[in-house]
Amino acid sequence: MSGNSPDEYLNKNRGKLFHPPDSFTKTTRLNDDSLYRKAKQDRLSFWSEMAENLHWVEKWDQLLDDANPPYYKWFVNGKLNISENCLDVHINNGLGDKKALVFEGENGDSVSLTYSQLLKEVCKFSSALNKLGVKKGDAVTIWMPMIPESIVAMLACTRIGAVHSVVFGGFSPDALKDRILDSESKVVVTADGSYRRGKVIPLRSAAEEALDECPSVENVVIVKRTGNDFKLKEGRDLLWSELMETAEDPFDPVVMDAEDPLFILYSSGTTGKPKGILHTTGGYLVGVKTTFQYVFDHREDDIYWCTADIGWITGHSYIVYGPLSNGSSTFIYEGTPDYPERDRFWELIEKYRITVFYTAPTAIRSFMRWGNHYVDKHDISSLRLLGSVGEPINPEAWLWYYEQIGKSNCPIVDTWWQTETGMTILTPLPGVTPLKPGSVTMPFPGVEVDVVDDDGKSTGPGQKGFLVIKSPWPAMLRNLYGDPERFEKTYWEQYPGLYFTGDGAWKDNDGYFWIMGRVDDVLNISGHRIGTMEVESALVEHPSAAEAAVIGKADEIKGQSITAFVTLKEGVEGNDELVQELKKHVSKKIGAIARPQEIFFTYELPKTRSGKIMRRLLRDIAEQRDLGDVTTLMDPQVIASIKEGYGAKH
Ligand code: 7RM
Repeated sequence: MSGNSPDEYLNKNRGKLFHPPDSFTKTTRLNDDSLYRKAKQDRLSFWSEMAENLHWVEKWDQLLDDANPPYYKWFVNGKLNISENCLDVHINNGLGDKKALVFEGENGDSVSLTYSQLLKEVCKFSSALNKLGVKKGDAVTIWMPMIPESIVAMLACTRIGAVHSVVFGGFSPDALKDRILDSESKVVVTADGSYRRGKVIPLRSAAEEALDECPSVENVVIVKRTGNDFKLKEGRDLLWSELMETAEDPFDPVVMDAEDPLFILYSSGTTGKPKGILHTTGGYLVGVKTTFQYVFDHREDDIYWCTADIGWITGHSYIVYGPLSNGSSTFIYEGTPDYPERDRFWELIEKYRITVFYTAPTAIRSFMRWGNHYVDKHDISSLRLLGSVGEPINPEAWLWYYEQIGKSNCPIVDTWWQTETGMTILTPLPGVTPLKPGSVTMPFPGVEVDVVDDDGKSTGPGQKGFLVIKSPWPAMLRNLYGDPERFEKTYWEQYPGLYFTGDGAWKDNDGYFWIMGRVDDVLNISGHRIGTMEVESALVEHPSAAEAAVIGKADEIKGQSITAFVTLKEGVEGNDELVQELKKHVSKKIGAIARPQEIFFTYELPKTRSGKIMRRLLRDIAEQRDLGDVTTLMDPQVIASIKEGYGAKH
């Protein structure tokens, strides 16, 4: 575990409170504890009141059905459509000409779509999908760059009731294939390629074989973004532009039940196979609309920028559904922060007068290292609120962000949540909650969270334990797609009646929560979740590898980096060439984010007598710590030899 531990906290004495700056409280919507009080008084009527802010075709007749845990239902028999709540509703309220989506490409091209224009595009693509035979409940996979069409495709799915599965554009075609096969998608929406640091990354042409191996796929729709060449497969592949030419508008939203599936998003767990996290319609939208409104202090004139990719939950909830259901203007950027120069983000904030900026600690630590002069070149005084998500933020990075980016005028909302939770769970309310650098502060109103020990008992202040959620919340995952057993086992069996998050945490004397990181075999590389087992299975698929153990090694910028220990098959020689080949192999199987930073060959892996790999020991070796208890080890010699081999390289 990394993160902000009690000892570090006490050592550094970072107890200082940061109250909402005056400039912020002057305009904020909420600067008292009324929301906390209301929710505390009656949690369920709080959520019921929040749900009234959506447009329901038919109101629910039961707020929460908890008769059959962990299969909770929210807003039972309520009917609504998500795209209608994100688009039509605002247009009917006179916001048709307001910017819904503002886009800048890596090469500087810029497009913005008003709510009316976005609705038109969404209707057209809904009609196109409809003509392709996509019906309510069918799955559609979206494998795209960060361009407006990606969001149009997501919203069109929700308009016709199709279940989208967005696969991060940086995942490899092999990973794409696994996810298409698992979701049995009928249609795949992709692009010819994407721009990244001045280069074209091919998408459609790279996925030639992968797509051919997916029998469920009837059509592939391709957006031309880069002009990169690909072979159009007759009868299956269609161009986005051609489909849109003949598509019809308007297209009526399909009425959905509150518990109808909305999307599947694959996320890493503790086995080699990613979990298809399933979210449904009503509860998810109530959760993300409410949290967006209060956590990001939604104001009509905001230009809001969340730097995540739509391939992650943060993109789903806080680029698309949260901002649009509130009628905000959401900005998206196609490229990376360091191209063409390391001031790209500050340039964009200046150009678009961004007011709310939400990014990840790994990015903040990079900005910090690159130096203040990149920031100082630009007028970023439009900013009024900052956010952080994805991993624990160290107090140093927090303070830098606060002072250098926020100029000590912007609260920072450090939001803890997961793909599974759908919405922010632990977070400050920016006009209300005093901040402590490194702490995610408190549960969002209407959410109940605790830290417990091995026996599920609440821990005292300063005591490390496991983070759990004590009662159901609207945007919670409903299941793992096609695998209810794993759903029950992963989240609900550890502690009866409590949702197990997989994170370690502690509370301080003021009841503030401090996150320490994952306690399971899930890595957090630059805020992205990668399972150790996923990387291990990719490695052992290589013909030279016999066995592999993967660990996360503390990394100053990325939080963690991947180190792999590999044993080779008889007669195979472990040399630098093979290291490179194995790294490439993992990139191919999963994607560049899972590529190990270092690979070591060893004759054996350290295992317990029952044959479990002791990753803890490997972590200690990699981080050059004293090894703790090794008495359960099957063959203590192994450690000496790994240490020797590892030491020789460092
Ligand atoms: C939103 C997202 C979830 C895991 C989670 C934590 C870690 C996320 C924070 C954080 C400390 C934070 N979803 N995490 N946010 N740790 N402080 N503010 O990242 O499903 O991809 O990852 O990320 O370990 O369990 S995720």
